[in-house]
Amino acid sequence: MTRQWWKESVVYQIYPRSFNDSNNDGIGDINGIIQKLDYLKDLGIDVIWLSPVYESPNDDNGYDISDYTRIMSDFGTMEDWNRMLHEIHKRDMKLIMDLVINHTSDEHNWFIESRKSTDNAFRDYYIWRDKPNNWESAFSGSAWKYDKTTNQYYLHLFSQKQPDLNWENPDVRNDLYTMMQWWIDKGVDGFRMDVINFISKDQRLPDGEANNGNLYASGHPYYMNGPRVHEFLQEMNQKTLANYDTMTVGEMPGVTPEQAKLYTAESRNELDMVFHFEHMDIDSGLSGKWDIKPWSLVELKQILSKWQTELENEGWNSLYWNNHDQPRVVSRFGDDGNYRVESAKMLATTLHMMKGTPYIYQGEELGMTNVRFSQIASYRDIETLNMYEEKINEGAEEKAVLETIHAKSRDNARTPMQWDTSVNAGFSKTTPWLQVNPNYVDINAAKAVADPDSIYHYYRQLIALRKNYPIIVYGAYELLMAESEKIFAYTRKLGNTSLLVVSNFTNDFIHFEIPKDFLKASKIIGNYHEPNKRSGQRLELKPYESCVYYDA
Ligand code: TEU
Ligand code: CA
Repeated sequence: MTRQWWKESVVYQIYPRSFNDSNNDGIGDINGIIQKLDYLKDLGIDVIWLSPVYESPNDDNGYDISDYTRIMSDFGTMEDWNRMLHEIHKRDMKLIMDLVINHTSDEHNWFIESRKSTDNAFRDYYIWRDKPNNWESAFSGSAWKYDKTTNQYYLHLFSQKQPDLNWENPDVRNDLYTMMQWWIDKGVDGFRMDVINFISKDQRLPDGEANNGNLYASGHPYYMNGPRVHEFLQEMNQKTLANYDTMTVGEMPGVTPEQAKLYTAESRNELDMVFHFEHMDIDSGLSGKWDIKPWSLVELKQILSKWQTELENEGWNSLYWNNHDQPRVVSRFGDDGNYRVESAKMLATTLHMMKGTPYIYQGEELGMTNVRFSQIASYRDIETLNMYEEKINEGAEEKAVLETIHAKSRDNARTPMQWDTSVNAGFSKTTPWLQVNPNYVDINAAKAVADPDSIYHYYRQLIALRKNYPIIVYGAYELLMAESEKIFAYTRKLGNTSLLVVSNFTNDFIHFEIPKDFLKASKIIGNYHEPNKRSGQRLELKPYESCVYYDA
């Protein structure tokens, strides 16, 4: 397998609205990011993925772009952005930008033109039809919106203010490639591509299969990994990325390992890696993310292990527990009460010792938790607000709806970064756009940096290990004890070196049988100071304990 810088990197995702507010207007901004670059460098980060900072009316916090070549005034100016890139590169880090090109904002010039008349030069930049099909939008309701000017409907898989671009039109593709080239010329090091496996729609646009009397149905089979998606990505690569040593990661709901190999095999020249969602779906029932069900460790292991082995020789994995759309991992798969610190470190170990490029979402390195606002008025996320309205209109009880929001709302990830114990967690001197989590008094960066035992310093060590042990980057993965409902254990092998990773996912003391070939291995990291009680092969694990053994 070829060595690549992006395989050996650790990425940190910044959600700019919630990161650091430098001018005290309640909104994080680019100058705020610059102020914290040393913090990221100290953590050991190689690459920053910046969620959208382009001009946008903010219907979906910047994922609705009205101008790809301007910076949203909330965030600053292009001069600020230039300076940020310079400061990132000066510290020997890289920057990847969020590329949202499945759709634009309805306030983008292309759409303003497109909706004017059926013979407008930009009409075919979007997807217009006389009659809607039954597809449901990801943010509730129909995926089609009627536009009275021309008496037709346009497709929006996300909000009404996010019309889908028509990738069948070569002018659309060329304009997007020109825009990408513009950012490459400015010196960006790559892109995270938003729902990039949605860009090719089955041109028949068939109805989805409606279940039990629902008005709308999922259109997934007709646009996830659609008919021309590989062709489009190969074209994009050839027109833009091919001549540069960039890094690309495609966000791909519904992607399978088989598809991922096609997207990321080096010989195919499409993308470097993808984000899959299989492990993010294990606590969702058949009706989607708000239909919450208990998750099982056996299933979590099965999914992550399948991806590890399927992409072993072809393609490359991205490793993540968190992003701006997901609940906080310590609240979701760990224990955000008594064992917050232990379980956050355990989860970090389990993920960071796998094969792939690890992503850390802002605040994850502090063990930030979900938030529980008692009123819907405190929430800002369009997906959450639309779902709430829909459910209440259907007669659901508010308390029950709020419960699902506490577990799954995207705002769990979006509360401001907790920097210190000062007002608003040091994020801003003004009331922030989304309230801070009240636990900032206990959970904050200043405290974590000062405490050598903190989650933050543990992440630092994990990142440093990855730089010193090639086996962590390139070693082959094998799952142990697939059926255990308590232990996540696996090995890595590279040449004559081997690694054993053992994590206790329970709050009990339990035992683990060390495999014979690891009896002489030495522990290189763990989340408890006290040495493990051990007799022969029998190792005692404390609540949420995680240990890594290395043998050469
Ligand atoms: O998310 C894609 C996506 O599929 C989301 O619907 C995701 O599954 C959902 O947020 C989970 O609750 C991307 C972005 O990451 C997200 O922030 C945007 O809202 C969305 O695309 C539209 O651009
Ligand atoms: Ca600001």
